[in-house]
Amino acid sequence: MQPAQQTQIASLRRDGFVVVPNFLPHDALEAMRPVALGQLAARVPPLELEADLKYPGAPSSQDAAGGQTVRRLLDAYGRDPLFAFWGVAPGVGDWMRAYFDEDVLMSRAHHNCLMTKHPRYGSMTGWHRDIRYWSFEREDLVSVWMALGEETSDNGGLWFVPRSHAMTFGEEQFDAAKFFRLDRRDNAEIVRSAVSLRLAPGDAVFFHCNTLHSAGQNRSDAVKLSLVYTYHGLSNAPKAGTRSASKAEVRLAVGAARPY
Ligand SMILES: O=C(O)CCC(=O)C(=O)O
Repeated sequence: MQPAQQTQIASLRRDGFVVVPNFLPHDALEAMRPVALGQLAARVPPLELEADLKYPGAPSSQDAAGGQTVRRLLDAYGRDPLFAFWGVAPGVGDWMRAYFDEDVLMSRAHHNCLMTKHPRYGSMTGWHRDIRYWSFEREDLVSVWMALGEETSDNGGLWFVPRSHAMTFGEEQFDAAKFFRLDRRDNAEIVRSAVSLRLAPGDAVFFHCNTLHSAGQNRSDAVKLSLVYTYHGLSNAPKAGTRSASKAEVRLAVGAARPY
């Protein structure tokens, strides 16, 4: 394992997330951004709309103003060979194998998307742990969020609560949709230690499925785009009959070639 990876993995184990600067090379960004923007403009399915998610700030229905605003361009892996490549790139595979200490699978059942955040109609995402999306034998998954443009608190960038992946919470601390309840004084105190990330184009953040995070609305005038995938070790199987087990997964090979 490279020393840089070792340090990053130690940071993730300690804090629940780690920023990896310049994760995507410039040519990858140059190649991926126009593809993402073109697919967004052409509304290439499968899509998830803000109006369907109904997070705070989202249009109230598909017929309301902004009701056709896209939230996620789903199945990034199947959309374009470039997005597929970065889901299983050697830099991801080596990192994940070192973290999980075994062979690694990428899920296609959730995340696996180009996450967008539009000005005006893009919604905010309340505090949550991504484990709300997953049903696995062990709560040990890691997501990689690759910024295709700049991300700050001004355009809806991510906030994280350091070390929250290792905190124990009761079910009553979450609402029915598994968002962390801010009407509770204990939760509000925990969220006070949150940090806002500043990501430059090409930076990535790796984070654990139990790390509390949130994101605000986009107050800039440009759509924000991020490529997001989630990984787990081979011995940590999705539970049969759940959404997590609903799609064939992708096993990360050692040392794939660059596709461009
Ligand atoms: O971009 C955002 O609003 C955060 C997205 C997020 O954390 C999620 O979809 O789980």
